[in-house]
Amino acid sequence: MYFENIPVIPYEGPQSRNPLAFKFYNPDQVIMGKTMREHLPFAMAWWHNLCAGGTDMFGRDTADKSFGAEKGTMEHAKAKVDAGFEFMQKLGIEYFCFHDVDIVPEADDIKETNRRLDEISDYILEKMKATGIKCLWGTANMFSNPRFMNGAGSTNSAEVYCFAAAQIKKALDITVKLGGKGYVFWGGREGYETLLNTDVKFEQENIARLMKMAVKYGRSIGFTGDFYIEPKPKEPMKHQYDFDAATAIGFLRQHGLDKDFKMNIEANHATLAGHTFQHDLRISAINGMLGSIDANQGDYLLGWDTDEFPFDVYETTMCMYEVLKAGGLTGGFNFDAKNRRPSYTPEDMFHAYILGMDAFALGLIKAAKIIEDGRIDAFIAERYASYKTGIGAKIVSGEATLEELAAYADELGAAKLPGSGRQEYLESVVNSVLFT
Ligand code: XUL
Ligand code: CO
Repeated sequence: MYFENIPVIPYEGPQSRNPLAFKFYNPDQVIMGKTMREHLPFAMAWWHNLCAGGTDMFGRDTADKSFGAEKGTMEHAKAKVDAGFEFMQKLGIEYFCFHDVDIVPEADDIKETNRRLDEISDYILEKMKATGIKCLWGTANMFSNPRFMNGAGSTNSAEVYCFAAAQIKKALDITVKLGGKGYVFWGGREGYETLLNTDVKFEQENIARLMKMAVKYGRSIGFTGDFYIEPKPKEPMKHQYDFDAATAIGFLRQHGLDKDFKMNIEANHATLAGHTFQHDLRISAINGMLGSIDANQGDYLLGWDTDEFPFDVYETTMCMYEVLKAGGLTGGFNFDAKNRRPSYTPEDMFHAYILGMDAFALGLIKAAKIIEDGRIDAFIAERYASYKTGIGAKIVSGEATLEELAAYADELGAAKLPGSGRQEYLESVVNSVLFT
């Protein structure tokens, strides 16, 4: 036991003052025909929860993530597995996500790293069988090792490109072995610092070539799940190619990858791109590409990826509104979020997940209320009513010509104003649903 002072976290309801209890996440509660557990397939992010100790540019770890073993050893890798499964079981989390190098220490020679990956994945598989916990997605970390300083698929070095291919191949092998539902490409260094040394067209084509090889290989070993792009506009690179959902979807279509890929939308990445989280969810959903979510939040006063545990219920409500409207996710909600550096105790790890799971559960409850309330949907339908009949219906049917519409305008001479947007009224509807 690594968290012996922590009990299995119960649901105690909104009035509870117990810090180690859920206030809103009640897994068996039914909302719009499905249980919360079904609506919210939560996942633990191996890297933040079991690996990251709070190191930043200005100081070393504050949290001890050794779990009683020497870091950089396979004993430590196994201790992390044990601690991680105990953690997930105590919170009722049914999935996890991992990078290759989160689950084993990377060796100097890739053959040894791969041997370690075989060993640890056997160990993880045993734990999965014993607990029923599943893998949401796997990925390869192609941004930490110095060889990836100029990118992986976008690197200038064909030799480095082969190492990226080798890591993807192995990460796919492990993901398939663990029954992962998805495989993620987050283009951490797929971008550039200056055009003075960069062939953007060539780099983007090379990324597409790598993704096509990944799809071909993945399908050949029986991977039937979704590949995901996780868009992010910047950090670590000044300019990253997968800027936002719209950009990534365009890229996938351009290269014929759109049937195999969906989006993994991370809240704080969308906000770094100057969008709301809801915007990138909507763009993905209307293109049939809303796959999975990295559930965190940013700090609007900071221009970088703070990966905070979500507490902003407006954000989680609007997220769940999009998810409900899209008919749910094929993936899940991965908490790509970390404790603040001064929150360094094991209790803080639990408080963080309780906060995040409760924030999404409350968002789900409120989003369902907004939909059931009906005023927002009714207003939107009414707002476009002029396209239902007459000239509007003709436009939508595709039969109208530009000359015909110009003649229609000539006849009117002047247009009526298009109707009030009623934003303030609609915002007050949201508040009244949220706070009653
Ligand atoms: C980094 C980030 C990654 C991806 C997986 O901003 O979000 O952790 O989720 O590589
Ligand atoms: Co992420």
